[in-house]
Amino acid sequence: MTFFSDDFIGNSNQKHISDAQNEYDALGAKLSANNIDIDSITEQAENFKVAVPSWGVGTGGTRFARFPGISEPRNIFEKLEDCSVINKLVRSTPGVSPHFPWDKVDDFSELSKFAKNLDLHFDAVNSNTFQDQNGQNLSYKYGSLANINKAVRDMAVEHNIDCIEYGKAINSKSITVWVGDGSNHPGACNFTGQLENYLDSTKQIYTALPDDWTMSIEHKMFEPSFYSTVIQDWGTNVLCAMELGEKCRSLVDLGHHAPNVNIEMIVARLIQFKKLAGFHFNDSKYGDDDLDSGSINPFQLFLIFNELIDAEYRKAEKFDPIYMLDQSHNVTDPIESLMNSAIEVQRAYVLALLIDRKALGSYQQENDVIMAHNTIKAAYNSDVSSILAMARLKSGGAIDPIATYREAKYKQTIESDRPASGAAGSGIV
Ligand SMILES: [Mn+2]
Repeated sequence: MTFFSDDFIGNSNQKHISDAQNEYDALGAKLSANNIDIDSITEQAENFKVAVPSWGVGTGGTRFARFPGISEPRNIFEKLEDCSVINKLVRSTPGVSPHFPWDKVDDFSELSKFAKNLDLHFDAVNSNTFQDQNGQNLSYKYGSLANINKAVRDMAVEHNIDCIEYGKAINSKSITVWVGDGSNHPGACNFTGQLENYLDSTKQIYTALPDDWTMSIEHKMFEPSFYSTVIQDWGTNVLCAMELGEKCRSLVDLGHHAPNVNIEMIVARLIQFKKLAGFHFNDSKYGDDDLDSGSINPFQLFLIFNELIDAEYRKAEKFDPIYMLDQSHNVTDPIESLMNSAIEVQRAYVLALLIDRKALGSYQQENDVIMAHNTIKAAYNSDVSSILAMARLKSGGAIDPIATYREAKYKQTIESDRPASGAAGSGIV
């Protein structure tokens, strides 16, 4: 791929470099007055990585409609090309999380090589038992891992074990399991029986995990089932993760909670009990909206990172969360949304690094409510854009990723190579 060479990015950066440096120097002086070394923060920002979901580079949709964009990737190889564009410009997204069977190929070593040539690697693999595939002889209509019918459960278990095999071939080290199982009508299922079936199935998947793998389970309050879901909240999630064993932890998808739930506190609890698997970052206003990370509630994202940095600093045990974006881009170019989102997650991380933790601890000790609160707000109210820009510049990325991306006219140029697939139907992903 000839797009976004170092020269192209370098030339594009020339337009922004002096402003970026001036802003960085001004912020550096300000932080230095508070005994914070800006360069060390920038270095930490450079080391921060968040994985991109393979399905995120395709245009999503709602259950009403899907409005395809131009030059949509039609297979995992083209998805990786788009992921590579994102990573070349932001430099914080070298990991790609594949979804099976959508991303299944005949030759996984070819796929691994293809990814490596683009300086990408594979992150957690995701299974899919929430929709029927062509030629499947049994249906997931009434559930998969928790289905009342053992033959359907067996099929779902087998698919997850297949995903682990695919993952081994592409050097992944974890599987994320989310199921759409639940019910739409009170009385339709026995809550206890359904969860027993789920546990019986997931125990079989757990048993198939290689020693150096982890399993992340994802809870979700509603959708596609609207009355109940089998793993409806973090409580059921962590109970199941505890039941399954050491290698299983709870994954927090930001959109999978009831409105106004204190997600940062859930994060703290999961860390405390050594059960935080990681995150699917996205944002929401009403439900599982899958909007761009940081677009609706950046303060919540910051408060989550406050807990994460706190855990990092006190060296919490078994604390090694995976970070991934999980969004649906319905009206934007997914590449632009994912770049913005990767930057917003990194921003929340950097802002949380700026919290004066010593002062915060003292204020908490003294029950000085206002000053404790103001301490975290002082960090949150900082503008660290220049740190993020400098982190990208130092690692070979773009100072202004969206501007550089638009200069190349990437999707317009490859349009004839990627004809529309005609998939205009609804496309919840
Ligand atoms: Mn998710």
